[in-house]
Amino acid sequence: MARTLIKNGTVISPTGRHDFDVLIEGETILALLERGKSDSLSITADKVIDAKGKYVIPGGIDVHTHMELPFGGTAAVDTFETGTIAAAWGGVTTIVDMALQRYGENVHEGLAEWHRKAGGNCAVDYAFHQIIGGVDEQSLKDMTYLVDHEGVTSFKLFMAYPGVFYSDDGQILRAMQTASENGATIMMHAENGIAIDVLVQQHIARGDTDPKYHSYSRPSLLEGEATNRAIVLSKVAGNVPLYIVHMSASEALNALAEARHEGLNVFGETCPQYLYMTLEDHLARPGFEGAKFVCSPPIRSKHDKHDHHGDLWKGLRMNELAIVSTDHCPFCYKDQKELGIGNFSKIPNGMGGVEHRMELIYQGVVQGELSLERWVETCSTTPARMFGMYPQKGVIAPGSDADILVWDPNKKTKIGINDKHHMNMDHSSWEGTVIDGKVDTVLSRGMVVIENDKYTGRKGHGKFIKRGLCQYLN
Ligand code: DUC
Ligand code: ZN
Ligand code: ZN
Repeated sequence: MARTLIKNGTVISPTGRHDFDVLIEGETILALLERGKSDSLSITADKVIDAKGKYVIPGGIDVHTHMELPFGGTAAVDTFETGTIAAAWGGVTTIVDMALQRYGENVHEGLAEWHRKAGGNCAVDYAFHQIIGGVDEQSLKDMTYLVDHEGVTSFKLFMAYPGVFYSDDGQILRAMQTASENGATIMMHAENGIAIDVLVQQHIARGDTDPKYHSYSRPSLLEGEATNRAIVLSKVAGNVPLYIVHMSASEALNALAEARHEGLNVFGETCPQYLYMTLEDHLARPGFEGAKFVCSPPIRSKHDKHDHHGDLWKGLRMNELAIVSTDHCPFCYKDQKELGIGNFSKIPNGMGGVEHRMELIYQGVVQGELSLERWVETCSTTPARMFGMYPQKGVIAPGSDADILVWDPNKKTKIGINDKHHMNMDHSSWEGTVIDGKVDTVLSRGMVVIENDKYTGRKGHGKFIKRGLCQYLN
């Protein structure tokens, strides 16, 4: 089996930094060797990667993506092929995408369709959560089958999007009760969709149709309320593991923190757009440009009574928030975002970001928001543990998959449609952003997929990862 040696780098894990060389054999990590030992032991390798002055970290894991999702009268534009190539460019070696079951559809067929879309097409490894858009007797049974036989152990429910993906409180409680029996994790899109729909209609009726009204019609209070309700329901169901996705608001974070202090099995993620973007600077851009930044929950105002950005960064530091994902759901501006000209509620909700999460959260390290260790923890190690992939993924240790990102802190990355951009959208949500660091080399199960600013991977190299239960319970 081919051997690769990553020499002279600093290995970063959630618990510290060490000058280790990493020896890889085939697809897995064989050994970590103290600096100098690979020479004194005369270790030979087919390929040597010099990581002097660079960080060597476990490949990024993005646990929230939507490749090819049919949504908002159109479909997300990244295929599993383009989306996982972009992931590789961003130092991400595993994605967990959301397979879809809608009301009236069969869960097994929804999952099979996702396998058809992804199978043989991915550049890096992939796994699935299952969206349950129609909770009923059959889908509840199917949830248990997926946990027991398919390696799909987490289910996303929606308190938003009535008539599309929405579940009412009774359905949510029943799904949580099922999860408390089969060990699954419930993932929640926590926004009060019924109240939001009223506000949306009122804005449109008043002629407030620009993209910024998307945010005004989805106030942070309604994210806080739904988060609290989801937590209460999970408690009623017997402290079932509950993971609140894409958190954007201080009110929601406060509810989560309180529940965590109580010892409940509730966890949260946020996404880079909620840490950096504002209603004023993005959604409210002149003309229709703000449509590029329409996602749900929405980008918040910098003039709110809460400092959402500051609170979310603090939440990440304090482990109130466990994970950063992207909610990668890319739409082109032309013909897709444009569906909402004259009516913001018709703008497909979503942004593309799978390529830039490692970069944007590293910038948080540069700005003093997080430690290097916490960068690795929130973007790789905890995602693996939260979703049952550890220690195969999320750690640089003997026996683990050789999914590795070599990061150069001395170079810069300019993000933009004509700079670094490999996603399928016709624009970049992060146009003009400059990062103080750069993806240098990326290995996916031992295969070098990014090197010397070139993609060297292969379609179909990425394998489906069957997941176990959450390994992160309190
Ligand atoms: N939010 C988005 O912005 N896009 C996809 C689905 C979601 O919940
Ligand atoms: Zn969502
Ligand atoms: Zn999502």
